Amino acid sequence: KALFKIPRNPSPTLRNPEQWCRSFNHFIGQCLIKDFEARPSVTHLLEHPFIKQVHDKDVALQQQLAALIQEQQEAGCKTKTKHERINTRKTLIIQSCPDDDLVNLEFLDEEIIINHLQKRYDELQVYTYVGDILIALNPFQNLSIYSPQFSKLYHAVKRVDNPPHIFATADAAYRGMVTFCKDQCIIISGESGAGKTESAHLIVQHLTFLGKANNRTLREKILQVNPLVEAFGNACTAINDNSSRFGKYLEMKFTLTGAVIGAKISEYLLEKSRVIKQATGEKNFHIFYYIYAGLYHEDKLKTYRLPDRTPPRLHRKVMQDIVSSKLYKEQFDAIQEGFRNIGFTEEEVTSVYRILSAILNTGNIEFAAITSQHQTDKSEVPNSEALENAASLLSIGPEELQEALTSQCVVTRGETIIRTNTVDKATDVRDAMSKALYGRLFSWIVNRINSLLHAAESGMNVGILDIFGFENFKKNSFEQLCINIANEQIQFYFNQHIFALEQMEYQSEGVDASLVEYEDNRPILDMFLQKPMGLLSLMDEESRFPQATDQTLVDKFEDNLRCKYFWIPKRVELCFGIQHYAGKVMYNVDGFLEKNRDTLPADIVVYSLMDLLSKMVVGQPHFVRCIKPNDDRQALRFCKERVMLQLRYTGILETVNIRRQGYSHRILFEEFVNRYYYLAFRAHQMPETSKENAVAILERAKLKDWVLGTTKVFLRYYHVEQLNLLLREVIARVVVIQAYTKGWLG
Ligand code: AD9
Ligand code: MG
Repeated sequence: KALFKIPRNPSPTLRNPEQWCRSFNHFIGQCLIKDFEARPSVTHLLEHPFIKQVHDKDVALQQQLAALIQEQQEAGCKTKTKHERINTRKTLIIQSCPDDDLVNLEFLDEEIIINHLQKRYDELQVYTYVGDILIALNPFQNLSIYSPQFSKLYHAVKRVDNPPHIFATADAAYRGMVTFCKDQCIIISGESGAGKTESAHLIVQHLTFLGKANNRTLREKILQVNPLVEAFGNACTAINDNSSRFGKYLEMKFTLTGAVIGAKISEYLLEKSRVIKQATGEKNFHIFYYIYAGLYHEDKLKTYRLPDRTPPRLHRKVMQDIVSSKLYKEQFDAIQEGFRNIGFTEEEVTSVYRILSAILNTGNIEFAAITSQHQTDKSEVPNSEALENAASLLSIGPEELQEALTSQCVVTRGETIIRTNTVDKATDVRDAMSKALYGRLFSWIVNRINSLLHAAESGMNVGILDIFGFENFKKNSFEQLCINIANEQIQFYFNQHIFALEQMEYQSEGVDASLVEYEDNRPILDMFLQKPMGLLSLMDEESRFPQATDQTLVDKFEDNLRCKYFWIPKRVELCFGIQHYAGKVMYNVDGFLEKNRDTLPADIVVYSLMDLLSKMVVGQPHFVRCIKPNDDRQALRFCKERVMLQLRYTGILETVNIRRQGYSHRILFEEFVNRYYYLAFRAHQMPETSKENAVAILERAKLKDWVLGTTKVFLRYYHVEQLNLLLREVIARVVVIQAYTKGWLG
């Protein structure tokens, strides 16, 4: 009740409607994120003439408040008590405890950390904090901790009130965005099969809950984006049945008050070669199996000119599975549903199926040599069925397609000459065409989703980065090299944020904090990326020589790369080894040049990833480090050595140290006073943004253990949460009082 008291003399700043509107927006933001019980009743608020005036003009606000009112009515303005917060799985403890955070452990070394994580894993506590970083151990079983009840639990509460959870990370990003009007990004890392993609799904699920999409359709659309894109970009590998074969950055768009209004995906480095060939025991992209099963069951194979014997792009052994397994058909139905819900037209979906079928048919095109007296390097398609099918699906003439595959135009000195292709060359062209078709189809789908989920108004966003994880197979090729370089970059980005920038800042601000040693992977990255002598530049250069072979490439590497992270093994041919941050990997250069010519130069691609990372730097980062407890994908099996290795190369022990000793938030005095002055000064006072006033605020908030630099306040990771909670309470109070102040608008 005290919240609604009307002061006698409204402050002068409140007479300024613009400022008031800003506060009001902020207040609505607070309403969205506050506990139900602490929220003022929105219906009550709307009785105020000015609020009503603003409300009547602003459609987005109307929708938002309508949703809030409904939610408040449904909830009866109540929150659950702790006792009600009981999980159905008895073994899970729902109360938080100090050892949820490794930073709180009294003694610290690798052994203690690993035993601690093992104990937690045995109790199905798969999440653990290291300060503000979340460690997620893959449970390899479905846990009942992702239900709507859990979403409610991880909704604007203090982090220490609940056990660690992926939802808490999503909530922290969301709150950071709403409170400070600043973009956020969540970076999920870990090796292949560690659980990045699952974590990304859970984050999107929780963000749509927090972002209260007003219309359910938008919420459903956003939730279907990931599964749809992954049907085209994921595949079964030796390590993971649903392995991401592309990098994905999903940005969820929100209004300034925190309502979700759209989404945008960026895709990186799709492994197109998978369309043509898969390693033993691996499969093609999921979509090929789904579509084949779906069209078979719908009796539409003929419509799409698909042969009812195995198309070669599909793994022969799984043919029977495809047809008999319900699973693929169900996935096909889900994909159709996804396309429809997101807003693709029937015509567009049909085109997608036609292109996929064309790719499958293209794989069946075979060539034979035509040998005549004059020409020996000519080829033709002896059996025209597949050719006709593919051409018809692509709406071109079969002769045109045949010509495109069996000959090429060369322009020399202004003259166009037609050269014929040998069988090998024609086969290469055929495969290149399939890859290009698939790559473009994938990009088209991503672009179409982006235009269908485009946010009409500008606002803020939370980005989620989920790339392919570090891979080390028995045989590693060009694709693994690209994937592992991308992972080196993510590790570098993590190091920069957690260690390097932090230490540089301590020094420049004259703050005395003991420095933590960490494994800097910059030299490895330099070895790959430096110009002109880095591995990628050397490979691009070699790709430009028509006479280059895999052997000349290896020789070039050997002659030019002199560093301890690179070596050529003695008794194995055409191989080189790299000491990555995550371990040693042997690469087989077979096909490197061809693949590098075929994709954009590796150099350009890996830089595009750098661009992405630099874009993310602008936002506030949140890190999730996924760990794979065993290589057999078994629930409840904690393999100490495997976990230890991952803890080591991700620098967890160092992270614990730096989080314990360090100050993860460093805020300029000016920004700090502007942000938090409500905590120590009256709303209308607008104090000077000085060091002294910053200290006054810190003391008033009763924080301990902070440090002052020359221009910045150095705070520990938990301080900001404490400050924000205090601020939310104070602002909600101030703005509601303002809103109820009659007559101050003149
Ligand atoms: V890769 O780099 O794309 O090859 P990810 O993305 O790290 O890899 P993914 O999320 O696909 O791994 O997880 C692998 C498998 O682990 C999933 O298919 C699930 O079977 C299992 N998994 C991961 N996280 C969870 C979880 N939170 N709950 C249950 C999980 N199962
Ligand atoms: Mg993945």
